[in-house]
Amino acid sequence: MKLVIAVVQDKDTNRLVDVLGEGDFKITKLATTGGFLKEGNTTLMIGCEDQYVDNALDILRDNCSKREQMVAPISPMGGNADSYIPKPVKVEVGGATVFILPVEDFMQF
Ligand code: 2BA
Repeated sequence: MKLVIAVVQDKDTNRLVDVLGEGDFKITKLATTGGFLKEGNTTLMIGCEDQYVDNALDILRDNCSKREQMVAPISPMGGNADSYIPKPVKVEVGGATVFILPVEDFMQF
């Protein structure tokens, strides 16, 4: 068994959860925050048998979009904040950041 942990954008979550549910995947949805943008995102925990991992990855791939986002950088340390004009930079966020972990035991009581 594997635990697939996927960090996805909030905008993709509803569709993703629906499609995973249609595929009989069991999911736990966590409200999380990205360390860089400090904005909300969603982390899905999907526990499944090894032979279904590729199917879960296909669903993630097909339902998570890449989006560009502008970020205002923080003023440089020690610099003159008065003359500093923050220039927003573009970052590409998503589709999904996925971790696949082996599950040693799975129990439900
Ligand atoms: P955030 O940490 O808010 O990052 C959002 C996007 O900002 C990232 O998109 C990446 O394009 C950019 N970014 C992140 N750190 C950066 C840095 N130090 N310098 C420049 N740009 C940076 P994604 O890579 O698609 O990541 C989306 C979200 O997935 C992340 O949100 C974070 O919540 C999670 N994530 C990504 N990599 C991770 C990792 N290695 N471990 C844990 N969570 C991760």
